[in-house]
Amino acid sequence: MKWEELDTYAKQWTKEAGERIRSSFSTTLDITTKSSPNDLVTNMDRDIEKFFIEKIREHFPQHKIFGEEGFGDTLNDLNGVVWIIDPIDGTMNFIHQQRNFAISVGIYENGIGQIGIIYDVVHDELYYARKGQGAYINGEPVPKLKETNISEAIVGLNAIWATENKRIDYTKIVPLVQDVRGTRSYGSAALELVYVATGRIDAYISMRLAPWDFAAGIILVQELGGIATNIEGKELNLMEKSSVFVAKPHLHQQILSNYLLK
Ligand code: 2AM
Ligand code: CA
Repeated sequence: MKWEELDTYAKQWTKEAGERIRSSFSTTLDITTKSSPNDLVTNMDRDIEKFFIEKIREHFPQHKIFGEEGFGDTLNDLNGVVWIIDPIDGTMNFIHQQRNFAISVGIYENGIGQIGIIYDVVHDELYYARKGQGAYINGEPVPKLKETNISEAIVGLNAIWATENKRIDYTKIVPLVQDVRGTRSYGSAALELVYVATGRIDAYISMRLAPWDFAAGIILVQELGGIATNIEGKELNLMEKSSVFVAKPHLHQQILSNYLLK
C-alpha cells in the first residue's frame, strides 16, 4: 500500500471537489429533503460524492467507500482500506449561508484512522492529518493541544441539547453551559471537530452524528493529542450513528465525571 500516493490523490481530489462546490455558487441548487423537513440534500451533495467514488474506483479499485449519500458500498466491516466520506458536512449552512460547511474524508485501514482531511471550501483551508505524522493547515504544521480549565473553555454545543430531548437528560447540560466560558454552534460537525483539533474551541459535544460526520475529524483531534469518545466516554464505533464527545484530555475527563456521567 503506497500511502504517499494515496495521500496526494486524496488531497488533490478534495481540492478539486471544493472547486466544483465554489463554482456551483453561481448556479441554482436543486434542494430536496430526506428523512425530515430539516434533513436537506442538494444535487451538489450527490455530485461531489459521485466525483470521489469515480476517482477512487479508477485509482484504487480494491478500496471500499462509505458515503453519506449512499453511492458507495454497503459495509459489513471495516476490513481493508475504507474511505468514509461526507461530500458536504453542514448542508443546511451550505444552502442558507454558502459558508460554514466542509468536505470530510477519513481513510481507515482495518478500522484504524490513517488519514483525515477536512476542507473548509469557502476559506480554502485544507486540514490534514496522517496518523503519527502530525496535522497541517494548508501544509503548515499545527501545534499539539494545550489544556484548558472548564471555566476558561469554549464548548461546541447545539442549543437543542440544553432543552428537553430524547438523547440526553438536559439537566446535565445546563450546568455545563453555565460553568464554561462560552458555547458555540457552527452547524458542521467536521468543522467543529477541526476547531477542537486546532484549539479554537476546547471541546465539542453532539448527541447524534453519523460516521461520515466524524470519521475525518477524530483523526485530526487524536493526532493533536485530543480524546474522542461517545458521551459515555466509550470508544466510537465507525459503523453506526453515535453521540460524540471530543476534548483535550484533562478537560474530557473533567466534563465526563462532573457533568455527562454525573
Ligand atoms: P450534515 O450537514 O452532513 O447532514 C449539524 O448539527 C451537524 O450534524 C452537521 O455536521 C450535520 O451533518 C450533522 N447532522 C445533522 N442531522 C443529523 C442526523 N440526523 N444524523 C447524523 N448527523 C446529523
Ligand atoms: Ca452531508
